[in-house]
Amino acid sequence: MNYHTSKPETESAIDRSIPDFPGAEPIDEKNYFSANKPPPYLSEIEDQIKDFIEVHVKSGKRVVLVTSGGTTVPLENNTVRFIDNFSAGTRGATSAEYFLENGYAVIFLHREFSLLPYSRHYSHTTNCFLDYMIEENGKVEINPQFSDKMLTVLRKYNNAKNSKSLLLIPFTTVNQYLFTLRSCSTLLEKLSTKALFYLAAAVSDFFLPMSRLPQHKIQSQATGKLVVDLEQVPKFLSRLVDDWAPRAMIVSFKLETDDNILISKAKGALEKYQHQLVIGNLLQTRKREVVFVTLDNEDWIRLSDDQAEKAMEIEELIIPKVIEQHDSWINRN
Ligand code: PAZ
Repeated sequence: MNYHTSKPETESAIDRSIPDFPGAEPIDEKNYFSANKPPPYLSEIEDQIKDFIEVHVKSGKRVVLVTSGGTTVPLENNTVRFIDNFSAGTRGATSAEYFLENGYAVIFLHREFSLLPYSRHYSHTTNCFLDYMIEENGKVEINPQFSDKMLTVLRKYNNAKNSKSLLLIPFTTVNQYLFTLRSCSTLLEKLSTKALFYLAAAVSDFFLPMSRLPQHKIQSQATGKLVVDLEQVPKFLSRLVDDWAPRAMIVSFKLETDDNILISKAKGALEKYQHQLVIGNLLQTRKREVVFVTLDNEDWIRLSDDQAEKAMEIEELIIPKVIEQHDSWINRN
């Protein structure tokens, strides 16, 4: 198959040159979290996170919160329709593996059913696990052609599991994501500078508040049109940096489709939120190149042709550089 149904048509991309929405103030936080209901399972997740943090306070490992995948915006309470985005969670799941290999414990806050660390090698529709198997004398076996690589992945997976270094926390909607992010962040503050946030999820900028969410499936309209009036999701990165986990190092991602605005948008985010690092990427080239942006520097990381041909993953280059910066964050603070 040499076509890709998810390939973007950039000529028709929206114009995002309008000024950015300001960071959320404490009052915006109060309003959002009182007007929208927490997911019913939140306290169970908080208990899991507390236990995980306790384990790693003892193990002495640093803990990274990796966010991954897209968010949905339900248009109905009994949700038939929702707004979504493209993210499959490749960046997050791949990065989580390299963090684990580099000695970090990972809380993987991911969109349910998006890619997961380790199983991603065999789970996706373009990488179906059945293609790795053969039938031998009426039994299923791993195709010997793939077994060496599979053994390596299996060992890493078991290692993460046995050392209790990977905690999988799911979300689906943007509301679930925001409540869970706030809980994770305030709990991670206990680890002070040893906590790292690596915010790779593609979180919706717009949502429909619970107060205006229809209970049942929206019916056909007499006007022949459906007009959806969405509100801006508050920019909670400001709350994370200022209040939820002020001693942690925070890395956010910035995705654009227009290379002319990527750097200015990344710098704008740094100025606005005052966090440590923005990793910029373009939708079209995100698997081959990213840019590390700080207020006084831009550092492009690119796979060489040779590396790309050997199917090297760019996260193998990204993670050691993030860790270098986390080292100096810990030393400086
Ligand atoms: O999930 P994926 O690997 O397909 O895409 C990763 C990504 C482009 C969503 C991520 O690298 C990113 O830029 N996240 C932040 C998006 C944003 O809010 O700007």
